[in-house]
Amino acid sequence: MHEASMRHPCYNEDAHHYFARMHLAVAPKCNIRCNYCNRKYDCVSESRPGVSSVVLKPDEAVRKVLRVAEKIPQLSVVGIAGPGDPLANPEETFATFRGIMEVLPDVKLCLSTNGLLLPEHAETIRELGVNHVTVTINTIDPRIGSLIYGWVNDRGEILKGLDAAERLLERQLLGVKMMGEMGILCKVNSVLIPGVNDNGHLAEVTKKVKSLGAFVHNIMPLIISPGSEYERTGMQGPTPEELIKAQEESSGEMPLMRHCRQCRADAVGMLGDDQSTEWSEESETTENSRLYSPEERTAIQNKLEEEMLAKRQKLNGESACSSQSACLSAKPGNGGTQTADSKLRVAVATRGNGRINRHFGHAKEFLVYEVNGQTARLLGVRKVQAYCNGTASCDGEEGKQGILHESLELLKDCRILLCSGIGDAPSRILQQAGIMPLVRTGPIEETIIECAKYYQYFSTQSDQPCLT
Ligand code: CLF
Ligand code: SF4
Repeated sequence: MHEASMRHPCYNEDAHHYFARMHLAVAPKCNIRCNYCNRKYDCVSESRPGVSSVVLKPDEAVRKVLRVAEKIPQLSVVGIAGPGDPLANPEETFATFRGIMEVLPDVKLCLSTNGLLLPEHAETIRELGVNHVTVTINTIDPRIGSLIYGWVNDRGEILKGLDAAERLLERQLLGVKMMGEMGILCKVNSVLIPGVNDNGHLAEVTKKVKSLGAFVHNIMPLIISPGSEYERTGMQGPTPEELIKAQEESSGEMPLMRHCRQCRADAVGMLGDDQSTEWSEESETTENSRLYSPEERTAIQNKLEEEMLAKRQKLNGESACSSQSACLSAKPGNGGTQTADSKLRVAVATRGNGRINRHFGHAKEFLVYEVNGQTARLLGVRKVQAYCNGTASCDGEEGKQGILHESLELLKDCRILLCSGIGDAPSRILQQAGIMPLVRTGPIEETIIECAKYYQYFSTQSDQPCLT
């Protein structure tokens, strides 16, 4: 892991359990048209559709960073990722970065762009000390690009079809190369679009960007914005299995990011615990304008990094726990297709700190891990609707059954679900669907390995008792 990325929650998978990022929505304009985007205040390449309620001016954005740093000391990265393209709004983007460096020099700066104007602004990016740049590159074939991009506006020159895709690609690849030469860590994001850039094409993208100096590749599922061209033409996003297949095709070439949340342009907090809504409602007052404490931030972040590194060292060096008692609370379900010999998939509800600490009913996403012997590796993130909204009990309500069945469909390849609490009704339905819900609060990977081991053991026993 590169030293500069140690605390970056996107570039370092471990760091996303410990460190937070925030996005500043200072860049409303865009200079290309992606057919999956609706051009409203969010960038689908880096955020979820339909949401970035407010566009900030640079000075407002800088003050917001200070308030967030005070409340969330584990904030390690500040990024600009929209709602349009940051480099189509260079004055706002660079004024914001400059302002942040004056008041909070210990954060890492991050930028996410479609790449059209990356070569033009590369030198300024370097001068400002932006350490991490993401370029969204969905294809390296202009013919495929012509199916993804409606038009490109290159400083007033409007291009369409093949010409648009060729111009964009040329700038993206040059931009990635320049970032590598300047020592700026470059991540490439690609949106997996079934029927357009699947069937091995993204593996070609991985090879190409690696050869140009990119550091990590993030293959994300297509999210179609309401009102976008793709919505009109009935395009569909990939299934979890299609996404995993595309990621596997690319694996081995360079590090792959599998924990992306496709954040909003105004995201705040841990990747798995977005607080953008609370922060969009927060307003500036004298009371909340107290400056952060640099010493406190440094001490907290140093401690978090120590904890993160120690845990990784322990996981790399030690075999799975051999205690049986912790996991005996449910019998393996009967609906699964995985056998005792196969790799086992486990869904985890967490809101950070590397622990299982989210109630099933409050989970808006599950991390899905694959366990193979003594190792658990993250396969991806599955977003769901929360089963409970905090106003009622988890049990009973019929209206919630639809939500539960949607979650079950998304998690049907998992055999175990780990959460910090679950109601009787969802627990029963999960078991009927062949998913064993287990209530745990321990560290994620250790608990997964331990529970998977005993799931495998009991799967081979024909007449063992139900342990729920
Ligand atoms: Fe933001 Fe992007 Fe920087 Fe991360 S997000 S600008 S690199 S700080 Fe991260 Fe969010 Fe995925 Fe982006 S989880 S959408 S990859
Ligand atoms: Fe939308 Fe982002 Fe594409 Fe621009 S680059 S069209 S904001 S998805």
